[in-house]
Amino acid sequence: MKLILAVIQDQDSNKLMSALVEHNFRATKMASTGGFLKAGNTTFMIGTDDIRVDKALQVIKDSCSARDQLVAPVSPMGGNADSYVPYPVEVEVGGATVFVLPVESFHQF
Ligand code: 2BA
Repeated sequence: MKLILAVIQDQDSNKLMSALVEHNFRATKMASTGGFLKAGNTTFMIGTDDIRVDKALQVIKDSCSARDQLVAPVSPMGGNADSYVPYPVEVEVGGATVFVLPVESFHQF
């Protein structure tokens, strides 16, 4: 068994949850925050048999899109202004950042 952790954008979360249910995957959706943008994103926890991991990855890939997002500059309060960029910078936020972990044991009580 594997545990898939997928960090995705909030906008894609309903689409992904529906697709996972449609393909008979069990999933838990958690609110999370990206360290770089400090903005909300969504993390899915999906437990599945090894043999279905590739299918789950395909469902995630098909449901999530990469988008450009503007990062507002943070002024260097009393700090070094040499590296300060006074205008918003665009970064591409990926469709999904996915980790696949081995599951040592799984219990439901
Ligand atoms: P954030 O940390 O808010 O990052 C959002 C986007 O900002 C990233 O998109 C990337 O394009 C850019 N970015 C992040 N760190 C950067 C840096 N030090 N310098 C320049 N640009 C940077 P993604 O790479 O697609 O990541 C989307 C979200 O996935 C991340 O949100 C974070 O919540 C999660 N994530 C990505 N890589 C991770 C990792 N290795 N471990 C844990 N979570 C990760």
